[in-house]
Amino acid sequence: MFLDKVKITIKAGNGGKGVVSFYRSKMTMNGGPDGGDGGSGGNIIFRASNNQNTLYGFKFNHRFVAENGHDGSGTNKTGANGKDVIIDVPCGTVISEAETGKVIADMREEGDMFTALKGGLGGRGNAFFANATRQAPRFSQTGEVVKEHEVILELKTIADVGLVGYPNVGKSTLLSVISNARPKIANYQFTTLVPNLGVVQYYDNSFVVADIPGLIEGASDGVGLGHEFLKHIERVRLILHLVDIAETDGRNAVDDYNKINEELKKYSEKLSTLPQIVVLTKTDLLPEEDLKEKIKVFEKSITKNSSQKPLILSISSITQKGLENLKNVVWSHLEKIPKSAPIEVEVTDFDKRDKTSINIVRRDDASFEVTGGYVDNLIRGIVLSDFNSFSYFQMRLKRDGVIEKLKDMGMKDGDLVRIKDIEFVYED
Ligand SMILES: Nc1nc2c(ncn2[C@@H]2O[C@H](COP(=O)(O)OP(=O)(O)OP(=O)(O)O)[C@@H](O)[C@H]2O)c(=O)[nH]1
Ligand SMILES: [Mg+2]
Repeated sequence: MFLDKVKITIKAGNGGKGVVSFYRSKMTMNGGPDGGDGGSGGNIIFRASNNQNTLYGFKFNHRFVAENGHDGSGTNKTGANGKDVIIDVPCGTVISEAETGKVIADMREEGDMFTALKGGLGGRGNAFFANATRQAPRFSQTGEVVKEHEVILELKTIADVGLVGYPNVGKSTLLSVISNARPKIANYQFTTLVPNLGVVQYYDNSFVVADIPGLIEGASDGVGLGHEFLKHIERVRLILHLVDIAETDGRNAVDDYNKINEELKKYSEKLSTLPQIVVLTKTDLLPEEDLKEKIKVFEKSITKNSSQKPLILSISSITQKGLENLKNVVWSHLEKIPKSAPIEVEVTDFDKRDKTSINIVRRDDASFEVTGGYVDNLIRGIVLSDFNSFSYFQMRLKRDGVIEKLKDMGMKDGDLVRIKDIEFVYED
């Protein structure tokens, strides 16, 4: 089964908890603090792989959650880091942010790795909070909690050459005789329902050819299989435009040629300006003289209204006539055309963590509420019942300018302040 667009949910692991612990032995009844830090959460990593050419595997498996970091323990032991989750996607998969549609990464080449989400940081154990005046802290930090995200995976195949043309003109047959691919071939329209890729060996080199379902007039409006699969040739360097010169389906070869070009143009300007070679197929079905005449008429008609003369080759996949020449010409073109540039990444800070925002609002009951990334982060370390912990919290609010901001907003002695689950009355 083939699937080329899916939405998945990803979440890195949360950080593990730091712990409160004190060194104890037979000799020392009351040793110093030795609570270790929590481990980091696992990352979410994408990896491009040639082992698959569809996103079908994600149809029933669309939630990926990396392991949380383990909690720290006594004797200053740091918790183990959570295991990463590696998500294999076919080469050519473009990852974008579901909310905005903006591109985060383009997974082009086999083995490309992209860390989309980093695991949450582990919390500090109480050993970390010990200092000269606070020798026995009874508090530690919880791990950083990270958010889940939705991303869209879209497969935009990367091939060197794309085969386009009406259904039944012999695209799959050509692919089958020049490459290692064994696509389905039959004498009816729309045999090919999803793209096929094949590797063509050319002496010591090779190139990849993509065969897509046939196009028909009106494909841009969804007629036939529509334009849906053209995205799989958006990134080719060269288009082979196949036209059945024997006109086996009763259409006119020149009309076919013009209509397909119109459809390409309707899909995107870029597709219509890609280098194109016209390949006349099924030449074995016409007597030599008829063939010559038909090719002449075809050439004349298609160059009549255009200044550019497209290159026209003729082949028969059945008798193999013209195939060597086709490969030579394709290769000499490919050598001159640079590889397509990667899709531009639009979101570079996808996993940005907000640790600084401070928002203060005045509530109806005249209390002040502080929210934002700064407090979310600070709160991780606070144990209200612990005097030390609470004074640390107050010290940070003062040091980091939160108290100042509250005063600017009119906070006075005796006013109530809410920060997440913590409520306190401000005293000057
Ligand atoms: N005589 C002859 N028949 C051919 C040649 N190439 C393809 N055919 C026949 O044409 C029919 C269609 O071939 P396909 O390769 O399936 O055509 P396609 O363009 O992939 O068609 P869709 O997948 O439907 O778009 C089959 O019956 C092939 O055997 C050729 O060079 N000579
Ligand atoms: Mg086909």
